[in-house]
Amino acid sequence: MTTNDPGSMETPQVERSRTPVVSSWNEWDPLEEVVVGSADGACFEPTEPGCRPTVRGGGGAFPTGPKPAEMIARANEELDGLAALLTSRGVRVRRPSTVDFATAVSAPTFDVANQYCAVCPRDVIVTIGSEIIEATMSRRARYFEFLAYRDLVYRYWNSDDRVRWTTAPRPSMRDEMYREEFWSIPLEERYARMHSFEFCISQDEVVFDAADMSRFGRDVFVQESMTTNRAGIRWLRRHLEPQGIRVRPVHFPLDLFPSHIDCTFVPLRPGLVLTNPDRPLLDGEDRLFIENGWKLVNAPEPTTGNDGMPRYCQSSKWLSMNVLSISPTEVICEERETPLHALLDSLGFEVLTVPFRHVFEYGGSLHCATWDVRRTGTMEDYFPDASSDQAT
Ligand code: DAV
Repeated sequence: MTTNDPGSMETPQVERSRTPVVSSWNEWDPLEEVVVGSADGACFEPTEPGCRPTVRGGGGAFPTGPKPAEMIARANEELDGLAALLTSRGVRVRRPSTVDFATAVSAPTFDVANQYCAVCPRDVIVTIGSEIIEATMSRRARYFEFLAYRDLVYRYWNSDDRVRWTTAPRPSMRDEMYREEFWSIPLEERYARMHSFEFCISQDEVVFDAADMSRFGRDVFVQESMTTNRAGIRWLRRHLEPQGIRVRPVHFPLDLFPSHIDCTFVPLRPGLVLTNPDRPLLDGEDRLFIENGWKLVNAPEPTTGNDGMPRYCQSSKWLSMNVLSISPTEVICEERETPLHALLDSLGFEVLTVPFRHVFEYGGSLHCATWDVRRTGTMEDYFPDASSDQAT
């Protein structure tokens, strides 16, 4: 079942004495309420200045328009499986509203033939404390994706007056916002320029996807990427710093097509980050972690190579490390990633698994396909030694 069933929300009077209905400070505290995405109404991502989808194995033109019903059913089965597992662990699960993503968008500054899907709420919306922030988004086909979550956002906002709700500035998404030449840069040149961190969006407008952020209590790390630019990070900093939150840009120069931080740098509990061996942090950016006693542990090689990923999947094999923590000791992983299960087990985690490969071609795995609304815990400082402070 993937229809929206928000159920009843507690009244503000009841909630007053408890944690706000929206409250989450990091990626690992015990999860109480979460939104799991849905493939209902999903379309193939259209070609546009911020996205050049290709068929894996060079199989001709990328399809357009709605995804076939059986593909949607297979992904929904796995998303429902995740929802059922979470429910069985006592987590309250909610689902997006059904949106017809086949609708074209005609805006004053851009047109797009169809939209995308509501499989990956993580990309669109983020909880920081009791604030819900809707990202600007970076791609035209995703401009209106927030609509799938608006019923839920209104329910949360109406049910507890401690919930704050912010929509980031809406970018124009006109041609000039993009650097289309990015797509034709030869590989050698990409390596030569990897420290410039210039990708397919220009620096002129505020642009970010929510999934480029990783929350570590009072520190939020934000990746510069194809989907988040420096103006986007500046906006987040100016918005969050008055609340005592430090916004720290991070870079992974060997990722030549970076998009979303959660297949690259994945915190699992205080003191431990799962890292991507192909995408080390920029020299020097690891100091803050080391000096504050954090361990960076590389994920094992994924069980599927890039060539074995689903045909229409635009993400890398590193979806293997896109795990969802439901507490500092329990992690949900994709069922086939047995080397990762073994690593996490050796690090003291209880590993829960679900099949999720059919979701991959919707741009994500378990972390991407969720939006945590409430975790227990408060804003903690996990980086008290700021002698190598990078938040300049
Ligand atoms: O490694 O391809 C994919 C994350 C998409 N939300 C990657 C990142």
